Parts: sequence; structure tokens; C-alpha cells
Amino acid sequence: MKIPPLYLVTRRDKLELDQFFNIILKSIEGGVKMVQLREKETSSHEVITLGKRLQALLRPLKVPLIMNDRVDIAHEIGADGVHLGQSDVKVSEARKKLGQQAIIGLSVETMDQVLEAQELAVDYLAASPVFATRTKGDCGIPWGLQGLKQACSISRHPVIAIGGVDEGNVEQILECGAVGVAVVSAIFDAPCPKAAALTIINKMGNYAD
Ligand code: TZP
Ligand code: MG
Repeated sequence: MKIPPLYLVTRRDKLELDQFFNIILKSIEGGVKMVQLREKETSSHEVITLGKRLQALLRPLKVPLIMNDRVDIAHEIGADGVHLGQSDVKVSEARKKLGQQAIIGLSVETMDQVLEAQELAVDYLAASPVFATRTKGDCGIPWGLQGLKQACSISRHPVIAIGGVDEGNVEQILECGAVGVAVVSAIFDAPCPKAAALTIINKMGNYAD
């Protein structure tokens, strides 16, 4: 599957459910083409409920839903894939559980991890974080543009960038060879999520085709 250029990662925080879903749907109107459910502070039970509702909204729009970290929940809610960190379930186990069609992403924080990932059955790597971000506390050292470029040139997998991505740096990110970006605050903190997504897509120009 082609990894889409603009990927939304959720942060519900204190949003009412309606508001939360509305931001996601508006961002899709603006050009988001894949959504990751990432709700670290929420109980498994609630994530499952949320995930099922989100999947029911996204499926008719043909927008894949990716579950963060939890292969078991991805399986239970019929998500289209899972996004794994370095300390989560192994890619091979996730693949076995979710099947060949599942979209499996893996965060990489170092070049060694990019090299290790060459042998893995992943669909994309996420260079994490590409820039400093306040959204995720336990991030490693940012890749920066030079590091990202190196990772993209070495990896046989498509690479997306996550962390501190906004309309001001998205063009440079794609020039490094990344196939797309994943964002949280650029959409969730925007006064108008649809306009925010559209602006990012427009900055991507031909890369977003
Ligand atoms: N993984 C690496 S950085 C990050 C995640 C989930 C947070 C990205 O959030 P933002 O607000 O787009 O910087
Ligand atoms: Mg994780």
C-alpha cells in the first residue's frame, strides 16, 4: 500500500467525543488520508470503544485506521494496521497476528534501528522525532533534516517524519526523501483542522499527488 503524505495521530486530551471525531473528520476533508489512534492515558476498554466508533467513521471514507502500540486491540477493533515503537510487540508477531494485508509501521530513533528494520516486514518507518516536540515526552534526539535524509537514503522502506512537523517545515522534510508526515498538534491545536490539513497538503505540492 502507498503510504499517504499526511497522516494524523490522535490526541483526544479533554475533548468531548463529538469534538474529537469532528476534528478528525474535518482534517480528512482537508487531506488527511490515514489516522492513528494514540491515546496513551486511556484504559484498554475505552480505547476499544473509541477505536470501534472511529473505525465505523473511517471505513466508509476509505481512510485506514492504525492502532498505536497495541496489536491485540488492533485485532479486536478490526483496525487496518498497527504502529509499533521499539519496545512494543515484535514486528514479526504483529504480522503473524494481523496478517499480510495489515499496515505495520515502526518508529525508528537511530540509524542502527533503520538498519535493523531492513529485514523486517514493515510497511513504513517513522523517523521519530524529526524535530523537538512537546507532544511526546520521552522522545530521543531529533533526527533533524540531515539525519532524516540519511535515513531515507538507506532505508528500503518508505519513511515518514513525525515530531514538530508543521506547514513551515513539511516541504523540507519531503525534499529529504520522506514519503509523508504524521502530525498531532499541527491539526489538533489548529483553530480550523480542515484548513490546517489543506495548508500542509498545499505546501507539499507535487509530492502529495
Ligand atoms: N512520536 C514521535 S514524536 C510524536 C510521536 C507520537 C508526537 C508528534 O506530535 P506533534 O505535535 O506533531 O509534534
Ligand atoms: Mg509506541
